[in-house]
Parts: sequence; structure tokens; C-alpha cells
Amino acid sequence: MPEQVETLKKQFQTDLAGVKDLAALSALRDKYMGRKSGLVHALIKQIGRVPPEERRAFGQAVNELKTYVESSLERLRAELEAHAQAEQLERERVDITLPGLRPRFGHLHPITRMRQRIEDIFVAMGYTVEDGPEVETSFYNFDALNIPPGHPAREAQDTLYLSSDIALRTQTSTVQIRTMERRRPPLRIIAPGKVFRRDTPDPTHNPMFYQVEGLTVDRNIHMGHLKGTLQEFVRRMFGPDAKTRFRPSYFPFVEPGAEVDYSCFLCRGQGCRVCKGAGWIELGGCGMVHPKVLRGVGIDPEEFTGFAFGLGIDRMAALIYGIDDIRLLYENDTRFLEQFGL
Ligand code: 2U9
Repeated sequence: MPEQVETLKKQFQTDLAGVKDLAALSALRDKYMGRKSGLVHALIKQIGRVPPEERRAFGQAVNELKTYVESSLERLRAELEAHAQAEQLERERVDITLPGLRPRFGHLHPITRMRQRIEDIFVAMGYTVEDGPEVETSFYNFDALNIPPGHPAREAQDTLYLSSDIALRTQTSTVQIRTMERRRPPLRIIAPGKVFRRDTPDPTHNPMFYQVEGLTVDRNIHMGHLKGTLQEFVRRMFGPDAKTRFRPSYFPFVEPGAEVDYSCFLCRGQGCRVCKGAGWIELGGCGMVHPKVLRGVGIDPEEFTGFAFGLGIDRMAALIYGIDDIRLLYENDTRFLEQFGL
């Protein structure tokens, strides 16, 4: 083998032995096999300049060197790649025997849980759940409920008006009016949802809160049905020993009207911190639907009578879950809400 070729082969072998990674290999390939300045190519170009009698042997030797360099580079490339892949596999090795990460499950908001419990109780008693708009006209929010113009409940200091005639509903009774306009008695419906009052927030008030109202209209419905229904609701919600009591009260949309209390679920009427010593907790208001309200939606009060009630969902949730500030229910602080996961 001509000396020049022999020298380059040795130089290549030394260089090759020093290659430790694919980047160095690529540089080495350029150094020897590069089209422009590769050392092997320089020898190939030299073939034509060798004296004719030596040319054949020189050319053969250069070709052999070229094949040798190419196959050596290729072999090392395969080795380095296999090595790099093995290293990567080792680095990314997954211990499949490790216990999995427990996914964090969401849960229902305490108000939603309370609303669903209330809905379940009334649905089991034959009620359907109705829904309606939160933005209402004065007609549905006041007139249809026998709240005449000039009544204090209409005042802008209590109601959030969007315009002179449009307001955020202050009670869900609007849904019952809309339902009675669409459907004829017999009716048994509940309307749970958000209501809005122009209140300053404090531990027992929030300008937006949840209530559920109920309405039954049929022939011969009387106060006994109202008392029995709310007594049964309280029994199913607070347990078989829970009692109710009714105190006369006034609401323009019912006559007679009453406020309903239930015996404290903690002390069973003995008096404790939950009921503030009274033994009773206020549940909501109720009464026999005012004849004017029925007539207003085209139901003859001589033929049909009805009872209605309104209960605060937040109040019930606060009592049952031991929450002392209802504003917490609306602040979406997950540190608070996470306590109510199932
Ligand atoms: C129609 C006719 C009458 C629903 C009633 C109350 C009394 C009542 C309050 C309880 C707590 C609202 O959330 S609260 O502040 N509600 O006191 N609600 S009678 O009477 C109706 C409803 C619909 C058509």
C-alpha cells in the first residue's frame, strides 16, 4: 500500500478511536469523506497525478481506503446509535410496579347537593321541577303575585332593576306564574333557583341566594295539604322525629299566610347553639295561593285552590353543614369548598 495511503489510514484509525458520540462521528465523516475538503477525497483527486505505472496500485489502495473508512464510520454510527438508544431507554425507564397517582376528583357544590336533596324529596311526592328566567319583568315579579305598584317590595332599595320595568327576580314565584300560564291544574311543581335582592352582604345575607318554591293547585286543596306536605318534607330532610309549627304571617301572594319552623335537628327542641336556644328553626314562608293570583293566570279560584311555599336553600345548607357565614358559599374558595366533597 502506498505510504501516503497507509499514513492516512493510520491517522483515521487514531481519530476513530477517539470518537465518543454521534456529533464527533459526524465531524470525523466530514474530515475524511467531505466532498470539498475530505482527506480521502483529496487522495482520490490525486490519482490522476500519479505516474501511470503506479496509478493502478495507488487507485486501488485509495479505493480500498475509501471503502474501509465508509464501513468503519457506518459500523461506529450503528454502535453509537444503539448505545444512545439504550441509554435513553434506561433514563426513561418506568417502574410499572409503583402505585399510580390518585386523580383528584371534583365534587358537587354544597348548594347543589342541598338542592338535589330537596328536589329528590319533592319529586318522590309527585312534584316536577321547573325552571325560568332570572331576569324578569315587573309583571311576573310583582303584578302577577299581587304585589301592587307602590308596595315596599318593589322599591329600588330592595330590588336590583336593570331598567324601569326589568329586574333580577327577587323570588322564583315568577316560574310558578309562567307554569300556570302554560299548564292547567292539577299542578304540583317546585322552582329552585337563584334570586337577587339589593342587600348588603353579611354573614346571613348575600345579594344572590338560592331558594326553592313549591306550588300545588287542584280541586279542594286546603291548609291541611300544605301542613302535611311541609311536615313530610321536614321528616324526610331532618329525620323521623322532626316536627313543624306554623305561625300566621303575611305575604301579598297568599291568604292565609304563615311562617313555618321545624324542631331543631341538633337538640330536638330542647334549645342549643344551632337554634339559639329557641328549639325551633325557621324553614320559610307558605300559605294558600291568593285568589287574585289564580284569577290572574286564568284559573277560577271557585273551582281550584292551591298552596305555595318558599324555602331558603342556603339557609338549610348552612345549618346542615354547620356554615356560620353564607357568603362563604359564593366566594368559590376551594379551601372552603373542598370540605364538602363526598
Ligand atoms: C305563587 C303563589 C304564591 C311562595 C311563598 C314565601 C311565602 C316565603 C321566603 C322564604 C325564604 C323567601 O327565600 S326566602 O327569603 N318565601 O316566605 N314564599 S309563600 O308563594 C307563592 C309562590 C308562587 C304563584
